[in-house]
Amino acid sequence: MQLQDASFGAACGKLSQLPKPERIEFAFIGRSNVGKSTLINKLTGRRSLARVSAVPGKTATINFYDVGDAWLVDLPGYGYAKTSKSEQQRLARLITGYLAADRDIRLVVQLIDMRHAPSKDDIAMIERLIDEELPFIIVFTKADKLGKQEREQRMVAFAEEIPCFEDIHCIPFSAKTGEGRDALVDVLEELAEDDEDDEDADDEDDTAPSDPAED
Ligand SMILES: Nc1nc2c(ncn2[C@@H]2O[C@H](COP(=O)(O)OP(=O)(O)O)[C@@H](O)[C@H]2O)c(=O)[nH]1
Ligand SMILES: [Mg+2]
Repeated sequence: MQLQDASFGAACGKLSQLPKPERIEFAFIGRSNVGKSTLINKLTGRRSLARVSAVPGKTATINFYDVGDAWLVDLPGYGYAKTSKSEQQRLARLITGYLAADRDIRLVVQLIDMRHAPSKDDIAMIERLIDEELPFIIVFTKADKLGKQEREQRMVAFAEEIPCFEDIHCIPFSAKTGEGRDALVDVLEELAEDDEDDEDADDEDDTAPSDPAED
């Protein structure tokens, strides 16, 4: 995986436009304005690979970023109140359709703004991830905006608010200070490496002599 050599891959407004599922994918999901695009830029060290918006509710497509043998997938933000009902429904179908599309999603990174209680949509998404047995972690964004005490209070509250919290790997993250970036990169790289190991094992199988009795 080459996070530093990331490039834009595709923008899909319809499920029929998704690229062929021939690589592993890391999907980033969360409310509009939670910091998905900012996080992808921070991960890749590219200031404007993913468009960061001061105005929420702008991303209406699933955006794929090419990092070598994996895709980083920026899903449209959900739950922006000013988006029309019909557009919100379209985006919800796009997100759930993507998650159900039998792709090689190695990890869903669920983003939650660390300052606030998770929204109903956040909880519904976490419940869906658990039900569908999709591997996921939670990244708490905008950690720089909280003081030490606020942060501790929020973590105690999250434990009450988020289902199965004790079983979920969580990473506080700040695009501003860089907190959490290395931890997240480690998680992604480890999963991408597992995949490379699998491929190596496959290659060995191909070249290994078959049943010696055949020789
Ligand atoms: N202070 C701070 N602001 C952030 C952070 N991450 C995102 N933002 C800001 O939050 C706003 C929304 O970010 P964006 O990445 O467009 O959110 P998206 O809609 O989830 O893609 C922008 O103004 C960002 O600059 C962070 O870690 N710290
Ligand atoms: Mg965005």
